[in-house]
Amino acid sequence: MLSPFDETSQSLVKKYLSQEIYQRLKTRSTVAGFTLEKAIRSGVENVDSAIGIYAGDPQSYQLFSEIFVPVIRAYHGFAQGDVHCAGFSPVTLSDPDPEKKYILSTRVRVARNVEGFNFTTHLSLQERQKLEKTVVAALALLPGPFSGEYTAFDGAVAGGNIFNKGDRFQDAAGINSDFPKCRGGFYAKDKRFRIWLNEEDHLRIISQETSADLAAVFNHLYSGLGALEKSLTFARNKRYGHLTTCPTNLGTSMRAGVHIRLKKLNNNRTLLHKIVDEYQLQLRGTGGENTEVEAAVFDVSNKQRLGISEVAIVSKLHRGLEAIIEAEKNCG
Ligand code: CIR
Repeated sequence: MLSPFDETSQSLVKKYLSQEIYQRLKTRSTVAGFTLEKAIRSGVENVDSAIGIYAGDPQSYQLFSEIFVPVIRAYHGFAQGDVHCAGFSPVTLSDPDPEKKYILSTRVRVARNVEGFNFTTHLSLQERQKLEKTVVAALALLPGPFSGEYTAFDGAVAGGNIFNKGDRFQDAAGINSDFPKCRGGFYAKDKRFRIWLNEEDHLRIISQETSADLAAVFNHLYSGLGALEKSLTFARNKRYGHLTTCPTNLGTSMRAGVHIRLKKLNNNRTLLHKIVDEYQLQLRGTGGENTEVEAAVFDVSNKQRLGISEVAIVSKLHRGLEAIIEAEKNCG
């Protein structure tokens, strides 16, 4: 029988959910009806989960704090009692790749959940419809460079949907329920700004350019978010910053990164990993998580999200990219 105590599980939930905590939490339910059983279902069904838990609403983080706190501490290196430090404002940064030889594109994304709605793990079709309507009305108010078009997935989408149904971890968590209903993508006219609706979080807000101009991409996201916040209020609290479905995204919920071609460091992965670790960055394959590196193109992005400000994330990434490019140039 599937159990959160399966001996083969390596998840953080398996590590920190004692029988005692389990007994205490298993009868609790948030006001919106989210339970521990639902929160850990993904990890129970997928014994290869690294984390093994999702939240169903903002209250989950308090009601089930006895399991969320140790998991969040372990994943984010966040000390008990620590409070997230937000700091999102425009930045000025030099071009990390002035010769335009290495960085192919730059992308910064954040996750947001609309206050007053359950998270995507715990949404009925009716609630999802209401959420979609609320967000689409807000998108229609976006000004100038951010104005664009929303396309629902269950309508005909030329060229395919901009995101796929979630993986088996998300599926077991309930994130895929009623897919593709009430899912969709919004593209600003210039395509530099886009939003995914009802993927893992209510909104994934993305700024992207085929350039190395990290500051421009970051600042564009900052402005777009500011415009969106005129009509939407997002779930957050003082301790964890922005509240997200998966605890790995808490805090800034920000992933800032580049696609970078590193022909020499591709053959000196030890050195590349050393620099990446020094700047607390994450190295992924060309297509993102769990993909291969193709034609020496790596995805390099920040690892830290909680307990660090947005400005600090982008500045550290910038310094890390300069160090990586310097090493690539000097690599024998
Ligand atoms: C796990 O526990 O391994 C999965 N639920 C994925 C955790 C990483 N989170 C994410 O990609 N948002």
